[in-house]
Amino acid sequence: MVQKLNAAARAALPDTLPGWALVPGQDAIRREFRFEDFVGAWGFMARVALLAQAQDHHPDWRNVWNKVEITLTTHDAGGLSERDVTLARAIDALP
Ligand code: H2B
Repeated sequence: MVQKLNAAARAALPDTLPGWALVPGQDAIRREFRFEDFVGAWGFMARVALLAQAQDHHPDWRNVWNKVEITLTTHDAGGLSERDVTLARAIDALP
């Protein structure tokens, strides 16, 4: 069973994941990414999909033309866990 993030890890989120914000009313984090066009957005989504599959941890996401909105939460934990932080950091590190 995956553990939810503890209080210290939650308090550190703005530092560990600048750019990601807590989702109101949900134990989740969210970030919006913008690209030049749809192809840019779709290429990014393909790279995220490979990361997600490698980590066996998958985003809830939405794409509108050049925008990709990614929400991360851990269904198995019923809220945020270290798996979300790990995936978010890997997404941020994509070229
Ligand atoms: N993705 C996310 N975001 N949360 C999970 O709890 C989760 C997942 N669990 N991807 C994994 C897959 C689990 O369902 C499988 C069985 O490993």
